[in-house]
Amino acid sequence: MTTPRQRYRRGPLAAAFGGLAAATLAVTLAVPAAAAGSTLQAAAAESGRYFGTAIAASRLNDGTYTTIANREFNMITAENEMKMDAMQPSRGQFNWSSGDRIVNWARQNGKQVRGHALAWHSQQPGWMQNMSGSQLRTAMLDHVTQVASYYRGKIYAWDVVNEAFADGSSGARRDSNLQRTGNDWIEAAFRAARAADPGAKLCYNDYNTDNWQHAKTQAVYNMVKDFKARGVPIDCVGFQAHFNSGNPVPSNYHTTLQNFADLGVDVQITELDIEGSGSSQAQQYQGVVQACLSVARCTGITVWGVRDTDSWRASGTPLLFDGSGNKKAAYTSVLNQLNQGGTSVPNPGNPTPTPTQPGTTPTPTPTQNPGTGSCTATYSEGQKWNDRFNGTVTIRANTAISGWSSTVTVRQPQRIIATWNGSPTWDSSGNVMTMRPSGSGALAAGQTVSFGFTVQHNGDWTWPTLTCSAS
Ligand code: 9MR
Repeated sequence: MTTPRQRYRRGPLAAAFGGLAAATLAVTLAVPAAAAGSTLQAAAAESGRYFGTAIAASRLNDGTYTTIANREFNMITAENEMKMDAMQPSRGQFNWSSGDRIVNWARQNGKQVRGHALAWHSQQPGWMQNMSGSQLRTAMLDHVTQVASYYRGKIYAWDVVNEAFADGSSGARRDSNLQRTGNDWIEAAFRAARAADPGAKLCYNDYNTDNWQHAKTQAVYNMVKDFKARGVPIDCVGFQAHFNSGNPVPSNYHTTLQNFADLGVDVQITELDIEGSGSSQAQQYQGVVQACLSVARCTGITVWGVRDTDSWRASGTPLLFDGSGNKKAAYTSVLNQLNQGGTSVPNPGNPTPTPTQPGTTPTPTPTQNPGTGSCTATYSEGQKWNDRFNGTVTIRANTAISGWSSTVTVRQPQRIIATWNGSPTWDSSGNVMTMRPSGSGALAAGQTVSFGFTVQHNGDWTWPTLTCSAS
């Protein structure tokens, strides 16, 4: 295992060629490549991005499922459990249990959560479906406030409003009971969400908005532009990215993502799946990843499920793992493309002001910690962003050892949000991560291995403290 190094970033190459077309180009890096990430989350973290999946609470006791989900992904979306009907089945009576199962599983495993979704025309509880006018508007805003408040501080980004525009060439809003409460229902929902959880990024999320030429894409773009101009609190736009042969990955995907980002919002691929198989599916996945990597404010990618058999459209085999949990060609192409690197995510506009900035870093804790037993753990700093930093721990065997484990303790309010080159477990506080080797931990005397992680610092730049113990 080699030490992950600071990756040299490839410029916005795809900008010159456009989305999918660029996916087929052979890219030669003029600089040494860093150690390749061996999981999707590790490879994405090298450029400051996350890689996520939708999780169904009902599958959390399936060991194959949770093993893959835990290993590969560091951003979790509840596939159905945080929708309006699940959260508030009867008016004023909230049921947090399945949402909590997913949020707790994610946090216990050091992962972040995308909240999905606060306000949507679909999957409304029966009582809400029958409402209209100001009564419905009040009920919707109350729902947004209650749910966002309950999960306050635990959500990376909320899909505040989902799928509010019509398909086809009209460029109009979708007709729905919510739309009929008045055209300002979307901005009202965003304002309520901001008030309830000021630390979460607030996203508008939709499908069929990938092709820059489509009327729906233009309509959403114009809404976001208007929101930014008028100070409506919006931080991000989610592109669901459900593709199939009738709706393939557009060649102008990069243009779409870049144009939205240029409005001053983050963009995220939020529900990616692509029906198909083999190299054609793999190539389309590669195109999506490359489009995101070429846009600095494309902060992460979420696929809509783990294995093909977990998918809402399982017959289309649209995901990265087959029904047995094997990696598909699409998985390999995504991993390889992530490892090609891309624009580094800059300061992704965390809506919470960052109290301290790099440069005013407090005195670091010691760089070296005497190993208990016969190994030593040494910390070295990696890349820094406004809201997070990367670190590397190098394990050195002082004598020949057959295995090791290393604890990394961060201080509240810091959180470790991504790891690579090891198998982490967490204590109940979430502050102490114990990293063990993914494979054999045997090391000869003097030999070293490294693992890495990303800390969301929430204003505290203190270095983590380390221990190492050998067996
Ligand atoms: O994957 C979800 C599926 O299990 C549900 O039955 C369905 C109900 O509407 O919702 C699916 O997820 C949708 C997501 O919430 C919003 N974008 C489209 C997704 C696929 O339909």
